[in-house]
Amino acid sequence: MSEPFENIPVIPYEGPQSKNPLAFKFYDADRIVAGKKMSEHLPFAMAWWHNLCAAGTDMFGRDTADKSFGAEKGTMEHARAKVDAGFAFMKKLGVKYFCFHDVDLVPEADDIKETNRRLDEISDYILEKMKGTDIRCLWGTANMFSNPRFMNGAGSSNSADVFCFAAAQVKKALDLTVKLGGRGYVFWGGREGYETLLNTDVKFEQENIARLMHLAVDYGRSIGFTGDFYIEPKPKEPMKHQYDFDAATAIGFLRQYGLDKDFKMNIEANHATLAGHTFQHDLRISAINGMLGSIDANQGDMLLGWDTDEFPFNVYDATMCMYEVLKAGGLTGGFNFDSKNRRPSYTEEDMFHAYILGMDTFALGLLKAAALIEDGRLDKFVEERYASYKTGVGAKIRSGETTLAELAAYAEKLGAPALPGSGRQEYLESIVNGVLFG
Ligand code: XLS
Ligand code: NI
Ligand code: NI
Repeated sequence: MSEPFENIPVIPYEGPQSKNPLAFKFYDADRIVAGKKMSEHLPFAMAWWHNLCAAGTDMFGRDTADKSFGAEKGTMEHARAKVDAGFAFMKKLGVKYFCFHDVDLVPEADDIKETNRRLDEISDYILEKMKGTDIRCLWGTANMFSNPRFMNGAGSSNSADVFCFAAAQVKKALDLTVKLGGRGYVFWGGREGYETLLNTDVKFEQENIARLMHLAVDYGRSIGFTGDFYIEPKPKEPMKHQYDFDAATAIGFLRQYGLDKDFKMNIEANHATLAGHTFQHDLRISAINGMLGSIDANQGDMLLGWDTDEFPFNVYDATMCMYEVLKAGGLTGGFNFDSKNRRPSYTEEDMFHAYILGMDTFALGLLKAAALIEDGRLDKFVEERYASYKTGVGAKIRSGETTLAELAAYAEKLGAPALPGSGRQEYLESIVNGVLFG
């Protein structure tokens, strides 16, 4: 059989002037930026599901791409062909991590014992492939949303039997994550949410989700998993209401149920925007709570109301993302391209164009974010904006050495305060443009 992607070369860095479609223009793995190699700032990961499984089927039409990789779909031979293709793909791009759902790896059998046997077999094969490379698992997860048994959720299902199947899948996915050296384990809500309150006990369901997560932490730690667990917030889709609406909601949930020591956030750009936030907003909320763990790198379409999972192209968003990441001191996880080619971009070459685009976009974002920080005007402005808290009454408020009555007396003495300083948004935005394009 022919080598996967045999007509595609190893992707070189050629710089911004290059017109070679199969070369990086900005991602220069060994280039030092803000004291570290680009590749260390940007641990990129391939999403098994979008890259090796999804082939363009949507609600209105079937596959446009051929992801058979020379084998018959739905067989273990195909599962192995996907591993071969995945490793060839990552090597050509210099991508060092992958992320997977259990059922991305093998065809799911009717009986979970048989699915698990297949997972053992394929993970042995993946381990074999990993030997002699520096490719590792970034995170693993269990798909607890596709199989019809999860129609009402997994941890949040009304059926205790379904809860047990969820537990079985999480247990196995944790085993696989540890076996493949994973840095993290993700809980994306899947169908953990509801369609109508007329049939739903929200408190009961949330308690059960927390229970499943506690059981996962206990089991994970017992088998030597030292990485982070992540919640990946998303406000809707597939359910009308998803419990992990956004970072703030998920962090509150983790604290309420005593899970905040073991969990961090995996923030997906397109999920943040579906929640009515910017990507940067959810990153900041995670970071200030010490919970910025990992990123699902993609972008949505502001004209569409669903998770379009496009490859990131917007350099402003990538810059503000990297600004947050740099300020937070980096990620414990990485940048997983939870992104898929548009349906009409169906060739193997398009798969490479997509990753080149995504990696270059984040490399540019990193360079520009480092330049913004080095420029220092934004930081200085923010610092000065709160200067009134440095001395006098402001300092007393900050240190908690005052009372409401004292502050009221102070206000009465002033009569009317001066207007707070100008926000200067347009000026700050022009600084960003200056640094990006200057
Ligand atoms: C779906 C999610 C999913 C998670 C992993 O919207 O992004 O792909 O990342 O289950
Ligand atoms: Ni998503
Ligand atoms: Ni995701």
